[in-house]
Amino acid sequence: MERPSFHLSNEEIHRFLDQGYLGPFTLCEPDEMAHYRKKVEEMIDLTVERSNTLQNRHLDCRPAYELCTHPALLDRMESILGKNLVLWRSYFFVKYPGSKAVPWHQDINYWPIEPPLNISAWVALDEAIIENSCVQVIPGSHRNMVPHLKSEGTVFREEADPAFYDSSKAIPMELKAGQFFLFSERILHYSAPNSSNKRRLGLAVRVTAPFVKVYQKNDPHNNVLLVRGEDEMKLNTVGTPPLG
Ligand SMILES: O=C(O)CCC(=O)C(=O)O
Repeated sequence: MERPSFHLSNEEIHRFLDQGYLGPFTLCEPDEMAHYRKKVEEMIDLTVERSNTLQNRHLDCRPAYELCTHPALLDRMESILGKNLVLWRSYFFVKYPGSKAVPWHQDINYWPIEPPLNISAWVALDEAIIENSCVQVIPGSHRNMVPHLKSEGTVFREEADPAFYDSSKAIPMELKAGQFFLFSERILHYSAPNSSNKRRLGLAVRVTAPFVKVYQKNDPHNNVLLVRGEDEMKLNTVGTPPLG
């Protein structure tokens, strides 16, 4: 039986290009996500909020790989980036009660990719709502690059210069467990300190095209994965998925 297609309509593609984000969409229902969450909790230490051990676990944790390569994500990314897709990074963003803000920022400010092209999916493993600090975005903010300054009191070292954005235009991306949204490498986004008593766990999935060079930091295990189509460019070291 043919699997369902999740490709975007022309209207959705234009909305993504115009607004810099799109969604929410459903990857799976909350009860199926509860299974993924349990497996991820068994395999990954989520007690530390910022750690290399939360990065690129799609390379050695099969449930993380399955989430990162789910057709609900990749079909939609393919509609925008074309048929050849490279998964070059992922990160588990966990926020416990009392955790600090992720400051307003544009991801491309920090990233070692050239040319600067990426679509991220932020996948909710826990429900992510305003109360437990869901991600917020400023629609259309991907159209300008914003300088970044040193950040104090947040979980990042740098943040977007507040003179260059209006946070009153922010939209909270509230997601049920199993939902996700897509966003550009340049959209301004943020999450507030978590003042609720609920954890918020999400997986950020970073996908680009094979003509983008990823400048990895001398890490032989930090390979990219070709997750759709062909890689005629061979700019990056391509790894293999974890066994199921
Ligand atoms: O999960 C968060 O709070 C921030 C996510 C983020 O900055 C990202 O996915 O690029």
